Amino acid sequence: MAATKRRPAQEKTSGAVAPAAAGKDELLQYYRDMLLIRRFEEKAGQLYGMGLIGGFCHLYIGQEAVVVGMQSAQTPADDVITGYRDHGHMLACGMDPRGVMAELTGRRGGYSKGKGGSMHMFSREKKFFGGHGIVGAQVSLGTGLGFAHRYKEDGGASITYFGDGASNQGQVYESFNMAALWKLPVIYVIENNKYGMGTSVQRASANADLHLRGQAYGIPGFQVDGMDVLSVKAAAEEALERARSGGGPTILEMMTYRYRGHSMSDPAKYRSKEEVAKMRETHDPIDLVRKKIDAIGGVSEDDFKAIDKEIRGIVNDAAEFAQQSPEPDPSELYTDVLIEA
Ligand SMILES: Cc1ncc(C[n+]2csc(CCOP(=O)(O)OP(=O)(O)O)c2C)c(N)n1
Ligand SMILES: [Mg+2]
Repeated sequence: MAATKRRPAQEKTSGAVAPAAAGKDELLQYYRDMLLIRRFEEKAGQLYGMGLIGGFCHLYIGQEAVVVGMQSAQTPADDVITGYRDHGHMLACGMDPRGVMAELTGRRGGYSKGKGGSMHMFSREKKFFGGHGIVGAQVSLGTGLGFAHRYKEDGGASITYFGDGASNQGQVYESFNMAALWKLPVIYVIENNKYGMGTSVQRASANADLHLRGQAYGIPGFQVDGMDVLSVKAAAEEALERARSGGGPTILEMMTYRYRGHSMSDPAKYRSKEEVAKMRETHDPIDLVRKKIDAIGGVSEDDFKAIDKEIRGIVNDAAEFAQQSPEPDPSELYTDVLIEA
């Protein structure tokens, strides 16, 4: 019997991507963009507590640097698709905070006329393709978006976000195979916030090095500090360059953390308060950018207060609009059920 050859230890395809340097104005833009998401989500949490938002509501607080960093490297030709923790992605895509908040409160002024809620908003104009409640479903859809770009040769790419929990779903690997085989311009962004509902990534994953999940298909993978917007941006630029030049897909495992529960109804008994507090104190993505701005200098405490006021104004306006907008007419139950392609 022929001796079986021992395989060499698998080489890691991952490597650290050095964060890009950024000037004051660029950092201030990221600060604003992340603060908008944070304050918007805080307001959504408040409205939920007041009974103005019903159903499921998954907040993105803590993960803001991922979507803002990715978006900073994209062009308007690129598509975004994600799961149900999606309000931050919508805002980063440039969708109107009023329309998003009004959808959350189930009002006519919402992106789906108040008929969809948190997980059912889309904007073809801003190239945001949802918002998907079935864990992992967006990965095959996002791969299809990549295929469309390849087919049309329009230079766009698909930014397909999913969670650490979703990374164990079967359709993810069917998608990886097709994307690698056809060299599709897809960036698979795994937002590893360490938990899938109440289960830690170590308890759920045989191998928790999620950036290596594409090795069998030859897809390069990188682990990225997802709390540092500049590291995210640097990784995104490299992956987008690969996608646009015909190099195919890339996996970016963003190491991040969600401060709130899985959804608004999560008692969060699976982790300690100290763990959350430590992340907030030492890794907060907004504090991190503020420190970088402070190190450059030239932005006063009053300047930061003015930005805070401006962002609160946008969010309060959205919340006001979301409460003033009327509920959909019952006849709307029969519209948009099927639409022309
Ligand atoms: C196919 C499917 N299985 C199970 C669920 C229930 N479910 C909703 S969210 C979730 C956890 C997913 O965690 P992760 O992918 O890490 O995303 P995160 O919530 O951390 O952003 C589960 C199991 C679902 N919605 N769809
Ligand atoms: Mg998760």
